[in-house]
Amino acid sequence: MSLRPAILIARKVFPEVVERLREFCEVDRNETDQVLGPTDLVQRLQGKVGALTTGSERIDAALLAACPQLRVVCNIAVGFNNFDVPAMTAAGVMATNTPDVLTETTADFGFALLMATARRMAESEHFLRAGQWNRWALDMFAGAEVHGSTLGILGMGRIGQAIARRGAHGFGMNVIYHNRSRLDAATEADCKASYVSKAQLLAQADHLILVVPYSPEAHHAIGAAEFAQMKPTATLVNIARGGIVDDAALALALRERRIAAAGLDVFEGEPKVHPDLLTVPNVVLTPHIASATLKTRRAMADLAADNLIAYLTTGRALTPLNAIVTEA
Ligand code: 8YV
Repeated sequence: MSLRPAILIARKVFPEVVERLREFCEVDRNETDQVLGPTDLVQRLQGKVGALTTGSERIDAALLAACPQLRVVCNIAVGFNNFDVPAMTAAGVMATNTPDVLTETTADFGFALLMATARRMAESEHFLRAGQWNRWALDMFAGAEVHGSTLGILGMGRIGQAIARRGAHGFGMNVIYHNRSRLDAATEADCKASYVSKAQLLAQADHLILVVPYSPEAHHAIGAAEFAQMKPTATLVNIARGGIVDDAALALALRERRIAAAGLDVFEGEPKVHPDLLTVPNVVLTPHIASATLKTRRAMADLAADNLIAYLTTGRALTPLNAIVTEA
């Protein structure tokens, strides 16, 4: 019998990452890449001390109770709303995520989605593909200005700051933000960003981008009441998490042109998308790909694997979410 620790790779990852893990562990992997539901996940985790997960696998108290051998779960994501961290801490299970390695790539995508939304790129492309372009017109797909406009950022962590720098330094935007806590003066100066209340953010932003982590308090932080406070010319971009925006209310606000347009990379109940969002023209929809460059996805998988190996070999993780849990 092998003394090497047994682990589960819950989704398909790069072969090089699997090979690295095999140097240290007995690896079981979900080669189908189908998301394992709670029952299947518990079953596959039997006898495993570690797991590599993505945002699709939920690690909660019920699962932990059914998998008493589990010692460490490493998410291939910076967001960790699929983890019940207090329950993991109570069970003595180390939780890790992948901060930093995706910051700039995700900020690039946030900016791309903002531009595609403000400049109506998806809507105009669909028009062209449908063979509807038979003459040029002065006001054809006239969108909203990006450079020199006011960029509002809700959630000013690493990714929010990277977006602020792009807006302020690259596009001469007036950057305002709202966050649970205000940044220190040096970081505000670096980002050229001014702290405002949520009400001011909603009222003043020409483009509002959401980069706030999901928590029960953030559920539907942007809904009908917030759309009513925004400019009718405003665009909204969500690269944070589904559930922060009330998608049904957003579809209505877009249809009634209470705001001008939205760009969404994340959805309530994804991969399902609210059917009303599929029928409004002024929305750009992408399937949760903000961190999706090969280089960044590889870096995320590498960091998750490094966390797993470090914890199993030294009792300490590199980017722990509950450092209080340690075996060192
Ligand atoms: C992931 C993300 O690709 O890191 C995150 O929080 O949302 C994405 O970068 C996704 O969560 C898959 O795990």
